[in-house]
Amino acid sequence: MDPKQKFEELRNNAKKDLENFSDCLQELILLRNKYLAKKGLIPLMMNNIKDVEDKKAFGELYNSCKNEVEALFNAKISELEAKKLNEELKKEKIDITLPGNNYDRGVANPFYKVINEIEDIFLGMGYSIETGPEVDFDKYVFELLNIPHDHPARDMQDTLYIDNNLLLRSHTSSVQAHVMEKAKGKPIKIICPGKTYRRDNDDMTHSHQFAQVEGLVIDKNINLGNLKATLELFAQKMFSKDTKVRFRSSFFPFTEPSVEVDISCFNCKGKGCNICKGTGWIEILGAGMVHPNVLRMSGYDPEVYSGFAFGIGIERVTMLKYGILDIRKFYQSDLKFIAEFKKVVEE
Ligand code: FA5
Repeated sequence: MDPKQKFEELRNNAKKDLENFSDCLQELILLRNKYLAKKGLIPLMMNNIKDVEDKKAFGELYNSCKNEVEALFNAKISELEAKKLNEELKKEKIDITLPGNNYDRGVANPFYKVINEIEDIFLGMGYSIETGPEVDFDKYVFELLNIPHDHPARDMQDTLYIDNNLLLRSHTSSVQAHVMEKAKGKPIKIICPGKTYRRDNDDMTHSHQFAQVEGLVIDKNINLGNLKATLELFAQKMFSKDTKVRFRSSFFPFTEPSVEVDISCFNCKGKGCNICKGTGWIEILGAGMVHPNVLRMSGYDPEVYSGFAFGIGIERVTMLKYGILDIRKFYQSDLKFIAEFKKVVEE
């Protein structure tokens, strides 16, 4: 057959096949291979070139047929692919009117929120943050704090003993002795938040495990006025700007003078309410000037150096700040309790 005719026939057959073709992409590819694959009907035509006289004309016919059939198949394949994509997009259309899944966001425990706030306030005043061991030697918890073995103050801070010499610390004041030991006579300005343990009966305001933040400043010319100004600023930042601070004399073996520190009631502003039990004042911490014996035992000359220290009960401050009536709520892992503070804690 005349090559021209043969190519014309191939071209027409391909067109007809494509017209009758269903919309299956895989079948279309098979059909394309029938005409255009290496051993497809069109490439096989090249086997005849050796018998043809006008090879150039044959080559031109071959190329134009191949290109035309290729373009037809490519157009059809693109059309089918676009159709398939459209169908998929239609199927995957998102109904934005459907309600979404509600995932509950966690919320910080108000106790940790208060620790962070306390740290921020004191960092802002140039303090650094220390840590100390919860299981500690008698020496650091009592002896170096001017509480010898037979001192009656030990009765108020009875705790769990691992052996005669090792115990769960009953206050963070133990960190004072560690920090002074490390500082080797140099000035100190630290706070230390951490857990403490006591053989106390659990009730609404007492727990056998609770947390304190210890503060210790040692330098030349530190006085009680510095302590008062520091605690006043702390109370105003923690509670409100108009909070007043009151010192009542007290006793701690490791401070002299020693004070209990009250703040004016943030609820009734001093008039008397059930939070302050009608007194207008709320006790939040113990403090005092570092006792000369404590300074001396840790290598500081009390004639040269003086200092102040304080110990804040973190749960108590959190209870006051958020109106929590029972300290035991902090340890019950009750998500409902924490969720109650979602709004205030995130503010
Ligand atoms: C002390 O623990 C002293 N170390 C504080 C101190 C430090 C005084 C530095 C001077 C210089 P006190 O026992 O008062 O003091 O405890 C301090 C605070 O810890 C209390 O005001 C209270 O807020 C908290 N606290 C004491 N016992 C308990 C308890 N069982 N449960 C919860 N909080 C407690």
